[in-house]
Amino acid sequence: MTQVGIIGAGPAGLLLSHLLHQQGIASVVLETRSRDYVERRVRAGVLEQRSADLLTSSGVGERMRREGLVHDGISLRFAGEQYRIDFRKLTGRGITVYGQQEVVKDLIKQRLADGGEIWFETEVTAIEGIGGDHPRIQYRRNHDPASLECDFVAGCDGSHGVSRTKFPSPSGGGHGGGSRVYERTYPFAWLGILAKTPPASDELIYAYHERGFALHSMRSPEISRLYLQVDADETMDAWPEARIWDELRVRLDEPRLHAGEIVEAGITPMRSLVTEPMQRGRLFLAGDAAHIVPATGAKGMNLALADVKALAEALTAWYRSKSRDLLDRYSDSCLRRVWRAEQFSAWMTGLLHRDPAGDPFDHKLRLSYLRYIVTSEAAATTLAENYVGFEGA
Ligand code: FAS
Ligand code: PHB
Repeated sequence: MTQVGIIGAGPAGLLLSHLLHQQGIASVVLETRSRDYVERRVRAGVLEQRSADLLTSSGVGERMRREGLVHDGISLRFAGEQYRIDFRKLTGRGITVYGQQEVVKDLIKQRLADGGEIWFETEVTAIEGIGGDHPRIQYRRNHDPASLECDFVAGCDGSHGVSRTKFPSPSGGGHGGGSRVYERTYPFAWLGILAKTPPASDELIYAYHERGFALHSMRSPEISRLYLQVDADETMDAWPEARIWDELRVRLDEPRLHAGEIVEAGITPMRSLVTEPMQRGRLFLAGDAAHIVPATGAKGMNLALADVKALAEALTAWYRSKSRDLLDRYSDSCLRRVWRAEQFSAWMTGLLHRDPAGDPFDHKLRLSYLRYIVTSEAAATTLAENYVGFEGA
């Protein structure tokens, strides 16, 4: 028996466990993968200011402050031109480039140092009794079935987890059992590499090119993180290393980009998805279990951290005074922020990716809007305030 059963040891589940611990609330994190696997999984790279501030204020930001790269802007490249969007000047805020796997490592280290329970290699198979006061998590550990009774369940098990199955919704976004799923898929994906080569630029470069989108990011002065738009059904077999580097050079138009040892490579599909509401009875969804964004706007991890900040506050209020008010408002309080990030991510994805149909009219519209962004402070501010994290949502 525990107070809060948390499914998933990604950024959402781990930060929730940490924030609850700081309020004296016990939790158990059940994670299907090994510790080594979750700490090696290469994913997001950009923290909004409020995410970095949250990690710092909750006492797990020390290494991020030491090793993270604080950036005040990004560059846009298109039609042979490059322009910098100055976030600091336009919004007073910046971003911190710090790999998701580093956030996960910091949180696991802190939880274990605090005596936290993280059950690795423990697969959750079902969640029962969410309509009652003591839901049960069914799980398998060393192939032995068992169950964990708790007061609340936090579904932080990502886009392929078991929590989402408790929110039935007929395909096509209809209503089912009171929940509704809104979804969009894209006719392209991202091929991402992590390479041992110094970044070719001090900041991120987003490139719109007739051959497709490319992104130059990084993890440290020695490690670059780079992405290419590829077809949705593409596989890595079609992308030998030489072709990856050649394509990056063409699309980024960056002579300072030098090939290096590729230490990780993978293709990530592009999806937009929101499950409404994000709660049913005593089950609360957070992070990718509730919503998915295309990575173009660098929102995925930031949304996950913001969800669990709200959920930790709501659970704390319940344990302090048995008030359900914040719990009942959890979903609504998250969804305005989620939809703002969904709209921005979908818009930035549409602006920077060529559509495989290659519609010349759309191509000209994209170029015109990109030129508008780099010549109008109002247009640049719209991009900047959403990228660093819109505070008004
Ligand atoms: P996570 O998916 O991180 O964590 C869920 C955890 O639950 C996982 O560890 C999983 O093993 C576990 N789990 C699942 N089912 C379980 C079960 N039945 N029992 C127990 N445990 C279970 N975002 C960006 O901003 N930029 C990027 O570049 C970017 N790249 C990405 C690349 C890939 C391949 C993927 C899949 C996502 C990427 N994202 C990116 C989005 C990503 O960063 C997510 O937003 C972020 O991981 C969300 O964190 P969580 O909600 O904690 O979910
Ligand atoms: C990353 O560094 O992994 C990254 C940066 C910006 C994005 C997506 C990914 O939009």
